[in-house]
Amino acid sequence: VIFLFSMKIMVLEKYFEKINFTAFSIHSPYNIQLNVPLDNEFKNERMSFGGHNKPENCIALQKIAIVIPFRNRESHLKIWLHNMHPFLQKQQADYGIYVIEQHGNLPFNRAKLLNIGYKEALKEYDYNCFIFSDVDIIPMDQRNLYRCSTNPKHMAHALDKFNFRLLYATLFGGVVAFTKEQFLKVNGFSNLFWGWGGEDDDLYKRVITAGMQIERMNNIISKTKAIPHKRDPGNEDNPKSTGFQHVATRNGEPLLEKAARRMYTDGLNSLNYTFIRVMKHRLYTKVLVDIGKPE
Ligand code: UDH
Repeated sequence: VIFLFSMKIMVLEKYFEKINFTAFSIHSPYNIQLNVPLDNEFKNERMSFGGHNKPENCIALQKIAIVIPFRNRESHLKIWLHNMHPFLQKQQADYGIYVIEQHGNLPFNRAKLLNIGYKEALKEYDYNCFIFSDVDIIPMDQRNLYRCSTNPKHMAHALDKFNFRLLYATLFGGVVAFTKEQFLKVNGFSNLFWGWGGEDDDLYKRVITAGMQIERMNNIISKTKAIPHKRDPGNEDNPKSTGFQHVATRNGEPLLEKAARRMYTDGLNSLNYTFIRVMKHRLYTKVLVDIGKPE
């Protein structure tokens, strides 16, 4: 009996040796590198140009577009890419990175860029999950699965700069994940928030109005690094900010108050922009766009 038992174990060991354990070797905390030397950019020969990668030994259930709003943040982008490619590949993700760059110096519109990223990414691949991420936010725990869920997911609620605490219950900024269906259901982001703040609170209201809830994973798994920086020129506060709740206005009307009523006419279905060009880099796809100016 002992002989047969040990034979069985040997056979099992041989079998398991053949399995690729990449997905199971996930560990915490994730070792974020903030100093990325010029000649030490992340490399993976299997990756396609434009920053798209799929797992080698399985077919992933979700096809994930990671969309980043962008202007003049090259140093953050470099750090983000260097850390996030290995992170996503360990999680066996089928993903592509889309950096949506706002052309010119007019006020920044984060939400509009993210809507554009959704549309532009779908022109390239059949994505069914969209993760909208700031360029300066990096997860600190490899167990923080960059995947969509049954409800829209808030993934940047435990930021180091806020002592890993949720600042307020309806916070929905930094990194959020939507399936294609969920994003269509809320008609995407509002296009009307120019400058810093408010667009994420508006998105929260859309989610609730559409009958969904926000999901958040526990605070330990969700620990996240926000790279410190100063406020960018062209991204000044929306008018009349009150602490962290922003009261952006348009023609004197507070936008947030009317979020629920506006959501079906302001968003993906009213999005207009001028496509300038797409640039395929080794680690990402950059789409340069002219998004106009505040009305
Ligand atoms: N961004 C640029 N260039 C700019 C401005 C913004 O690339 O000139 C992008 C970038 O991806 C950045 C994101 O927009 O990460 C958000 O802008 P931010 O970094 O200035 O925002 P902040 O770090 O966000 O202040 C913190 C969110 C928590 C508070 C949310 C309250 N509603």
